[in-house]
This record gives sequence, structure tokens and C-alpha cells, in this order.
Amino acid sequence: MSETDLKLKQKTKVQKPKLYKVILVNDDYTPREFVVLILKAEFRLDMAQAEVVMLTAHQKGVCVVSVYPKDVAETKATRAIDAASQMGYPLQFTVEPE
Ligand code: TYC
Repeated sequence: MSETDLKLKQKTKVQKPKLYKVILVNDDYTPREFVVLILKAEFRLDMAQAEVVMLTAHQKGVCVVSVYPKDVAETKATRAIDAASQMGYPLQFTVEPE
């Protein structure tokens, strides 16, 4: 078997898990406390982690919340956006490949 064949074979056998970042986006309207609440409830961050992520997004514009398989990342981002929307807040999350 050629080296190329071996590489091809390895490629099909060893699949890298493709992970996606959920990114928190800053805005001027959503209360800090609500952002922290969402990060704890939907992304299972503890209080300290949630505060750091919220403040980083507040100061820099965006912050990576966590990484997940694609479907999990999209579901969590959608649920978080919907929860904020129901409260009348424009909070946004984006999902992008790691
Ligand atoms: N900037 C918001 C405020 O001052 C708080 C906030 C932080 C909103 C992070 C969104 O992703 C965000 N009330």
C-alpha cells in the first residue's frame, strides 16, 4: 500500500471532532445581570466564569463562551437568543468553527 493510500485510510479512521465556538456579542441594552443569568443557565458556567465572559464581551465586543459539536452549539445559541428576546433584550450569540 502506498503512502498516499495509508494517509487516506488514516483520514477515514481517525476523525477529528469538529467543534464550534459559541460567541457572546455585546450590546447596549441587555442588563449585565441577565447576561450572567443566561450564561449560567444555558451554558452551565459558574458565577465567576459567567462574570468574566460577560465583562470581556462588554469591554471587547465579543467573547467565546464555550465550544461544542455543531448541533449543540447551534441549539444553545438559539435557546439563549430566544430567552433574551422573550424578555425584550437584543442579546446575540454567534456560532463559528473553532
Ligand atoms: N453592555 C451591556 C450593558 O452595559 C451588558 C452586556 C454585556 C450586554 C455583554 C451584552 O454580551 C453582552 N448593560
